[in-house]
Amino acid sequence: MTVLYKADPVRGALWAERFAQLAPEIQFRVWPDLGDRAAVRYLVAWQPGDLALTLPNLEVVFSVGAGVDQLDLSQIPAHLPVVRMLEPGIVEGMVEYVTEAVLAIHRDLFDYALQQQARAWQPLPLCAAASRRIGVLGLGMLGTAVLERLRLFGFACAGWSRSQHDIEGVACYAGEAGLDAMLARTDVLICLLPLTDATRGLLCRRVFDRLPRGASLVHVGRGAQLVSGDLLDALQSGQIHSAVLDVTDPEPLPTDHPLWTQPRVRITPHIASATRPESAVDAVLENLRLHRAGERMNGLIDRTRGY
Ligand code: NDP
Ligand code: OXD
Repeated sequence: MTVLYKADPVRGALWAERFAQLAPEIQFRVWPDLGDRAAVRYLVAWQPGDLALTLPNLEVVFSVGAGVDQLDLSQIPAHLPVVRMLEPGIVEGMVEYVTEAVLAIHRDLFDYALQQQARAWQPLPLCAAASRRIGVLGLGMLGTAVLERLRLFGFACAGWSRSQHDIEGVACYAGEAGLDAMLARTDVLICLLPLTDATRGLLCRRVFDRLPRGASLVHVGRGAQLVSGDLLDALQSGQIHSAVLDVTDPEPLPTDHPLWTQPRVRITPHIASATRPESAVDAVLENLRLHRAGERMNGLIDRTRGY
């Protein structure tokens, strides 16, 4: 039985080591070294393209990341289960990234960076964490973990999802009406939504206009959720004060894109979080065990919902 990996080859080598240690009976191959196509039962991939269509005995497709939009589900036969990555490394990375971004916004570091360029020494009034209202779009594995950490600083926390959630110390909103209600009480908006037809372009003028004037954005979902022209307008008008963008559309962001030169925009190249090879292999091996035992795998996605 072969597990075929098609993603970053440097990390693939680490996956191979871990598989060899923990499950030497499984052949672990890194694409394009396919071996016998008929032996491939499991595919672990970031962007498989049409590879799944060419493997006659494939049983499961695993996303190497938490998101699955990059897989192109139309290229994966309808009968195959698709499973996303649930592992602690990806959660820890995201919690670190978003916490740092929120604290930078909360402590006015965008303004102080501009002051430093101008050699200006001008303290700004401090805002207590309890008066800073955080709103997280998406209350899944990542949104929930981020809120749990931000709560510890005393921020006033809220979150929004498709179905109603109940999280201690977090004001939970759901559905269309819930979105407007949450936006109205949000100073720092964090996007941790999966990319689906319903969330594409969601971060647009309509959403920015419903935030209190001078709110900030931390975008760590997917680039195509943001209408960048609307963000530029909102920054220009002061409706949005600052933005931290880890994801863009396209990626990489073209060198002449106007977002690069915005004074209160910080851009990172989709590094907020990444699967940690050791714990990711553990998660995949556990799912192989569950699958072979006929049990439900962790992180199985619902194709009709798109996440
Ligand atoms: P989950 O699937 O665990 O959670 C998704 C959340 O979004 C759920 O709460 C879901 O609601 C909510 N949601 C989905 N669609 C809608 C909608 N139309 N309206 C309202 N709420 C909606 O995902 P994760 O938390 O694991 O990951 C979220 C995303 O983060 C990934 O899909 C990926 O795009 C991104 N990501 C980015 C990384 C980076 O480095 N920048 C790294 C890893 C992930 P409900 O609970 O009701 O189903
Ligand atoms: C993911 C990502 O989805 O890294 O895991 O973006």
